[in-house]
Amino acid sequence: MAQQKISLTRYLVEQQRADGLIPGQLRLLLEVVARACKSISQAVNKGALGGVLGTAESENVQGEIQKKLDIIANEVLIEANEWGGHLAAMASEEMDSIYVVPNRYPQGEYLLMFDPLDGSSNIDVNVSIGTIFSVLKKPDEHPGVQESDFLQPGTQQVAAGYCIYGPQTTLVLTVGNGVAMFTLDREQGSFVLTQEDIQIPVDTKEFAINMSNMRHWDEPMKRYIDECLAGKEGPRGKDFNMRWIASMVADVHRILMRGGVFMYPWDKREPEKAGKLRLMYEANPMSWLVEQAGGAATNGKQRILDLKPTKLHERVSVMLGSRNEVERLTQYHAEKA
Ligand code: P6P
Repeated sequence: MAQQKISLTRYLVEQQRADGLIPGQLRLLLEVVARACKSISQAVNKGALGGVLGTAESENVQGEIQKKLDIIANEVLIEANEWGGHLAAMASEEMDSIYVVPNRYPQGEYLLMFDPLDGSSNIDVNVSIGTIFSVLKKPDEHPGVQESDFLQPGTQQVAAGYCIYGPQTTLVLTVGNGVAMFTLDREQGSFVLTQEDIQIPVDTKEFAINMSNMRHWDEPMKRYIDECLAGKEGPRGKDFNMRWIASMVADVHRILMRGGVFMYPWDKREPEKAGKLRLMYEANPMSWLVEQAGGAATNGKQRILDLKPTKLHERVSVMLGSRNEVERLTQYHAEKA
């Protein structure tokens, strides 16, 4: 008999039955986010035919020119989640401050953070992009919700995932019991379980970094990449391959599927910035997924998930993927320190 298709809903219900990690409100939240990702996927897939390409002539809090699809994706996630009663507030790469659920709707106990469309520079050239999301519980020390409620270390996440809009539309999710992958069945309009208990190989021959920044890196980073480039004749005794899609979602997805190491390190162009990527809604969810799949994620010195955030849009240096490579990178930074 053909293997029975397990829907996202069935997976979440059965996970709750097995280990109680997905209370009803969290299941509702995850199903609503998945439905929003389906809508974003449809908008992305229309491309020029949907009049959604190009820039929106506005800037986000990061000072980046927003693409029309950045704003569309942000609005889809806000509108999908604000009425359900599962959230107290949301935070997004595309919004300066938090979005508190309006009083006309019931407030819930969860906080949702997202990068609505990561990899925007790739939208207009038809390269995979994605939505990254992270879920925290609202602290219950005080009534209402404020920005400081979001400033929790990544270890406090109760769910994290991404949806990649590529040749397939695929949702990858963890609630702390391993990583599962769901592929969108467009005929049924539902996400179907296609892989669970994803494991990242502890070793790899593939690294992902934007090499054009090499002259700006710190010494340990340069040492690590130089050794990869030296190949068989060098200290690593093996040849390496390089990939850089410039969509974190796509680079991380490849690493979850076949191993590798992804790096966006600090560099001296803007020394006051810890890195380019954002801690709360890029590095933390991706780091938890990678750790849940047997990988590692540090900022070169510390486990990313242990970092205590001080600002909502805080940036961080990111090194994540195959455990043995991340440990080597972190050791090189420790030796330098
Ligand atoms: P660069 C996309 O803009 C992003 O935030 C990540 O998705 C990606 O890994 C990185 O920036 C790409 O940065 O400097 O190579 O364009």
